[in-house]
Amino acid sequence: MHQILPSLADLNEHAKAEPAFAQWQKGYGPIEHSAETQAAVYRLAHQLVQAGMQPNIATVYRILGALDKITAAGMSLVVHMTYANKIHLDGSDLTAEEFKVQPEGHTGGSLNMVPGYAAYMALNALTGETRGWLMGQGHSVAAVEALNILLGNLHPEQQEAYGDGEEGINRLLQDFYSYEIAADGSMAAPLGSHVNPHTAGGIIEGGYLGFAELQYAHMPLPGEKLVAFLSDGAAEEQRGSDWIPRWWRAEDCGPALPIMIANGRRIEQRTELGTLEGLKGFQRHLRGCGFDPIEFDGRDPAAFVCTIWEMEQRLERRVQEKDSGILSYPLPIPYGIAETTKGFGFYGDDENKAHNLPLPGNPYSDERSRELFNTHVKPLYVSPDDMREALALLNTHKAQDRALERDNPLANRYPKMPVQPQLHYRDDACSTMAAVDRYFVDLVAANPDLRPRVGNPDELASNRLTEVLKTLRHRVSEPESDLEAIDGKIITVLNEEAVVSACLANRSGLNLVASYEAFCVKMLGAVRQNLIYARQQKEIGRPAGWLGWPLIATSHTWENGKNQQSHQDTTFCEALLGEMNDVSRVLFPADHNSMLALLPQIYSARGQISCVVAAKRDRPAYFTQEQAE
Ligand SMILES: Cc1ncc(C[n+]2csc(CCOP(=O)(O)OP(=O)(O)O)c2C)c(N)n1
Repeated sequence: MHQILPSLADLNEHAKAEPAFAQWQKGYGPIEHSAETQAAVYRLAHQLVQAGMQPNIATVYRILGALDKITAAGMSLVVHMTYANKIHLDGSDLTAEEFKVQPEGHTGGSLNMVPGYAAYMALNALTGETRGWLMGQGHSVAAVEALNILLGNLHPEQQEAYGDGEEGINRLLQDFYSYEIAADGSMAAPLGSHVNPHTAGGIIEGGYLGFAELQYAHMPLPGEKLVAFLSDGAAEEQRGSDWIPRWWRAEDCGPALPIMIANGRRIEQRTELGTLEGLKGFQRHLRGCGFDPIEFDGRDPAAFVCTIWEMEQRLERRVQEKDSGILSYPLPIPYGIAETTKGFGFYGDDENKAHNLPLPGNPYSDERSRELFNTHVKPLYVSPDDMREALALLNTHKAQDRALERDNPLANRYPKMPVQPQLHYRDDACSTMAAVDRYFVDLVAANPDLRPRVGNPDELASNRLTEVLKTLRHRVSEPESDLEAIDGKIITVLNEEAVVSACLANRSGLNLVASYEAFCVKMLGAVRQNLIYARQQKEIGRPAGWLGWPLIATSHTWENGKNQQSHQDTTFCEALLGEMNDVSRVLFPADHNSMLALLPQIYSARGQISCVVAAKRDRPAYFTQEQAE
């Protein structure tokens, strides 16, 4: 027998004594529970009871049984969202005309996300704690929307549109990928192709693959937990997500829990993780980067629950060991790898076609595809009575006095307005950047409760931010000089997407990014994803609350510095001029004083990034304080 976990024979004995365990053991539809997951569930149940989070182990098993049913119903809803205009809550077959003329969906990835997101909800119910979530593969939003609707975790506009049972679900099916535009030019439906501000609890769009991987570790504050669903396609082909152990510190970060949906495929190809060798190689790579990989059955929602719980326990223990001097930074960051096949749970999984439309044809016009649809949704069917029972077990927010997942703390950032430092205007020739240097150091000192982050692609001293560097220091695990510290606030790496992401993610703090003009272009995609989201939040009346900050482009075209044209590129500021000016300003301060006068406005704005094009070499003092202000 395994030292910690019970054997299958012991589990079967346990099932005789605990009918709720025996019931759960049977699984539901395509969901089966491996011996390993059964053992993990046994352990979880006992731990939750011992921790006083659940009254008895039978309740835990019942909640996990409900989780199986919600997962099956969620998978069924996802495939309906792709193919159908109607759902039959009595489980009867759909007829030809009830299917969409033009089906559309990222069905495979969405199916894979259902067990993960459902498990996230169930773990919150089991532990009485509402965590935050994000999803790198934002195209898989159908999973989240489907489960939010089943579980009633909705913003008011979605509640109104989709919240009234069968009618509401049918409206959801018809709205999904309808692209309908209202008379005023806005989107007609409170639903999008990716995660968007209508998506309850959503914090990042995930349309541009790779940014969630760079941002998740910088998001939670101590006391908050974030479950970050990531995809194998994005993680294995884009660097940066593997540096997380370098940045994570318990002193100023909450647990960030990466869960990779290893479904083995992107759109047109297998991923490396789709092969055993690739999977082992990825785990070796993760270990080399300081992660603690945990492989589990990504087809089983209970395995997600147990793994996320285990990751939290492990990280907590590592922090305790660090506090008692046994370990030092970087701590091994638990990393869940959910092994599955793309599109698991429905016809056509593990094929490239599963990415969008797994059926061979359109069920609206193709009889065989219609038959396949009706046959393959049958095992996912959950009767209304069973659904009611399952929902009662999972919707425990009131009894546990906790927020809906819609209102998790990461989704509702609204840091206090910062205390402004004294402004030191000058009348001598000096660098425009000297204004930022002194102001930011003073701003951070005046606001110790706002977590500072500086995004630095290795150029701070050159960009004349020397006081920022001395005071806030590079974050490293083994400091080499006084300019480096374990608790440094500067995220330095020669990857512009990664450094700007540290600041885009630090939504409850004070941020600063400076880079040579040409390299800001590499940040453009990440910045635009954030601006689009902030703009949509404003449009729907729930504006973003994060404090504004400057992204400073130095060595610019007009300054013509020592690196000449190589480091010049007006693309970044021109592109941001094309964005709405309530979320993006573009500023060209001519000297130290005009830069200084801008900074209090920049940092008092909410949901707005300012592109500041600034010379770094000394400039005459063109403007007095009065003129600058
Ligand atoms: C930066 C970027 N490049 C390309 C795409 C187009 N694209 C959308 S989904 C996808 C494949 C996704 O595969 P994976 O990341 O493994 O997610 P899965 O759907 O398999 O969960 C691609 C390449 C994108 N969204 N973002």
